[in-house]
Amino acid sequence: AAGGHRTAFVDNDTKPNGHGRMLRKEDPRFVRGRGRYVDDLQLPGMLHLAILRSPFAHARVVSVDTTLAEAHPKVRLVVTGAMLAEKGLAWMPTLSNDVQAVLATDKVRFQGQEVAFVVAEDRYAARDALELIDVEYEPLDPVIDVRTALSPDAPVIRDDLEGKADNHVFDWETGDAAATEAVFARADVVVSQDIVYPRVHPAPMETCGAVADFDAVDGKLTLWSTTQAPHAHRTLYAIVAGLPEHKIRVVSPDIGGGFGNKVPIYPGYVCAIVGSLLTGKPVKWMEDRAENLISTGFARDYVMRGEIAATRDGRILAVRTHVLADHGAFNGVAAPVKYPAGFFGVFTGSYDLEAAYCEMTAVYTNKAPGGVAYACSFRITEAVYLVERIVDCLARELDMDPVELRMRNFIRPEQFPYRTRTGWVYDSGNYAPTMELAKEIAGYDALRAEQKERRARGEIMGVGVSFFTEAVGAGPRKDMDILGLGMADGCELRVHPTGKAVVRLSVQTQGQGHETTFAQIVAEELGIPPQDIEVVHGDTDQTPFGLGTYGSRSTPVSGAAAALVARKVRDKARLIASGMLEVSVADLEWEKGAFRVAGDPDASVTIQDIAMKAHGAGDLPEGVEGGLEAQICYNPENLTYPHGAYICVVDIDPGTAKVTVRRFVAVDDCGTRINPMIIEGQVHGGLTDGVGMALMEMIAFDEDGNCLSGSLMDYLIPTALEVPDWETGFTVTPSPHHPIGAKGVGESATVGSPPAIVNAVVDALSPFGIRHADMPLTPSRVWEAMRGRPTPP
Ligand code: PCD
Repeated sequence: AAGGHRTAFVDNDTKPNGHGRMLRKEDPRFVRGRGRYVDDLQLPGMLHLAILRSPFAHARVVSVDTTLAEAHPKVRLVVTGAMLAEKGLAWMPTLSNDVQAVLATDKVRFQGQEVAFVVAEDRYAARDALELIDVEYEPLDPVIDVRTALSPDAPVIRDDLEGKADNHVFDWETGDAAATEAVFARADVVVSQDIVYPRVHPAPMETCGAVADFDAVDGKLTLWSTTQAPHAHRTLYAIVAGLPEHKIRVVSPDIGGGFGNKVPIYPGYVCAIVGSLLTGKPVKWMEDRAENLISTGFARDYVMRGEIAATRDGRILAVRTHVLADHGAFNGVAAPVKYPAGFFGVFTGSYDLEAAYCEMTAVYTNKAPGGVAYACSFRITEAVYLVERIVDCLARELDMDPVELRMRNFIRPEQFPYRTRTGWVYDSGNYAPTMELAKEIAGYDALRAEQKERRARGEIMGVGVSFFTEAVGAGPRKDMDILGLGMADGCELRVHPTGKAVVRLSVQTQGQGHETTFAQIVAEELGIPPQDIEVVHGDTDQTPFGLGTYGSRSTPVSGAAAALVARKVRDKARLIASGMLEVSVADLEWEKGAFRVAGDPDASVTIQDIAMKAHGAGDLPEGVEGGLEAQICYNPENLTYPHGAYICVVDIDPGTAKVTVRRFVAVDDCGTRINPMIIEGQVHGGLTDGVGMALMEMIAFDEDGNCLSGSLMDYLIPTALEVPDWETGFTVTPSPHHPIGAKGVGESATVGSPPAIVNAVVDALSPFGIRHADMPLTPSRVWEAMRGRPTPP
């Protein structure tokens, strides 16, 4: 507005009454340090819990002596696996129908595994007392390499499972092996490449923790915990611990980042509950950084072979892959139960193929359990990386431009909804304009010319491209459930007499800005300003049931629920308006925020007038109950399929082999955009994750199974110094089945960026004859790849 005050931070376009750029409602709290995280909680009489962890990757537990720890003056309780076993609580189910030890009884199976816990008067005493516990271990040979986990002489890790004689977890396949073989047999060109997606960790800023408070008088357990899925956790605690579900309240307060790390139920949460049950006091457990990195859900760890078949002129015919999946010591994968390999089935990418096949074997190793969807919808990151790397290998083989090759093979707009060769139905997409826009922003042709010049000068510059399609919004309850819980989401909306509203969600933000965007969704439908809409989430006592936030499902599932519940309220408001204006509902026209009588511009009532009427004096139309509220449980018809085109420019220092990401262009299509500012933030964050995975991050082990990445000195995560100024753009292809056409976006950039970066590095190194190098492309790895190779002319 004219004369309005503008600074870099205050953008006057930020007060839309609905979708649009709007500053985040939650930020005044966060920037003032007024966020309320689990560790901020201080309850009267609260005790502190610390966990003793195994120093060995694989060892028999011979004995655990807690006498000295119990004698510590500030210690209230020491619990061992044997004690839990007496209560039937030593083991708990994982999200993928395996079991995991809460505290080890027979053996420890990974370094960092929970062995015992101490509850003491303060955090320091609890930690000190851990050192007074004497555990006698008998070390066993560990299984570390996924490639040898199934060899006949490999020690059996899971001898707790009856009849288990090897380290096999599951075999899985998708697609058509014979049809794919036939296509490969007649193809002009076949390229095959071994590709590793290393084990990485979500490493959220806030580690995992909980405060458990059991009230013995009313029998109610309140658990504040760092969970991305409060309702699902509550139901599972009820089932496992045999506590009545209505006597459990799970609260997920402000969360300092989730990224998939806070989806599983960890032993620490269960320990905190047991600690409170046994002491009758509130008990706090909060991990430190090393515990988080060593023992909580890792991601990826796929050893893949990718094969691609094509014609000489660049028509891609088929993709085939074989995967060895390292699941760690307990199968803790978080994915809908029918999908043991998550949504890896989308490895056919954005291309119209004749055939595809994947064969996968998952094994146990002596490493922490996990397989969490770290910023990806259940293994889509691995799938996209595989196909985008192998398409680049093909481009090289055909001596074709990688953008050109992709453009030739895209699923065409008229083919949507498109059923892939592995059975996924992509709801919508229009790929070429997205790729074209990325090319344009990047100045692609000029970049290639620049690269030529620089090469002539002996500089090492690369340009990498990736194109991805994601499948987010799990999921239709006919296909998807987690441990028997269907993946539909509840949502509830109440409009108060004065026209202010409260919307209650089953999903829970970890920083994505739901307090803003869900208010905007309702505002768009009802015309109530977003500032007047309070978003309540993260508390099972205050919100309807739903499966939580991960796999970028909040917008596709709960976002749809929020729009539909608002429309339900609007339908009721229409009935009330017809009474107020004394016309039939058919004569009413909705104009955001008000009903008008058609043809009579002066006769109208606002949503706020209607709210007052709904609660106020006087009659309502026949059959209309008072109040203005509604509730819904939304079962998505399909997933939503966002897509994007990324172009990355890197420079490599010929002296040190250090890779610098000089430019990165990301064009994302997430359908209808609710808050473009938040979307840009989501994309920036995901791209930064991508730089981390492509260039820096890896959870590594030595041959004894010691985790070598237990601190942020060893596990390098990117900062503002490692990333360029992101260049973003967007196209809009609405989802046809989502009520507002929105698709998820939270994980897109993490999925799409690693292949673009690696493709750029490999492109830079191509004059050295290098076709592939595995992540993370640290200076030492790049140096290793270049070493001994003739310097290009
Ligand atoms: N949006 C908009 N529009 C559209 C879409 C979206 O606006 N179209 C926005 C919304 O609203 C939000 C966001 O954006 O706010 C996001 O969304 P989505 O996509 O739906 O998602 P969600 O669900 O919400 O979320 C989740 C994600 C994930 S999954 C992850 S990993 C990550 C992401 O999110 N994480 C995180 N991002 C983030 N951010 C932050 N800050 N933090 C965190 O933690 Mo997983 O599975 O869990 O792994």
